[in-house]
Amino acid sequence: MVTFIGCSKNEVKQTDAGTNGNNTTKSGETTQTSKTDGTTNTTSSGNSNAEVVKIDLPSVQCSMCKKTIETALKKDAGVINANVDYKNKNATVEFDKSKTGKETIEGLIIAAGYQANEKPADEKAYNELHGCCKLPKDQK
Ligand SMILES: [Cu+2]
Repeated sequence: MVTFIGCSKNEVKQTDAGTNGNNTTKSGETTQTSKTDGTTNTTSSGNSNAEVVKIDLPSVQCSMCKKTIETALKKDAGVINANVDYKNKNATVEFDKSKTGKETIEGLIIAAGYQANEKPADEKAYNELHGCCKLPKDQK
């Protein structure tokens, strides 16, 4: 489930202040590739099934959206790496094409309440998003 810690103010401070590097997650999410089987495709190299897809996220607003989407994507065992760039409003997702696909990845984003490429967000999930994660027209 999605955890709403707070609005963009705190979040932005956490990720934007300080270093300009991408220290994506602070809270122990570093073990992203503890996959079920013994195969260690931790890095992109060496996995012949690895493929990278870029997905437009026109409705993304802030760093909280980034976390929400990245968390949703990493639930898919086929996703090797997911990075959401909320400033440029897109996601770069590296996945194992023998395990998942672009359609599935888009589906996860939609289910999280966000638009994926030209596909509209799941309305229910969108309505449950934090206020600051909604489109400006829906923010109060
Ligand atoms: Cu947001």
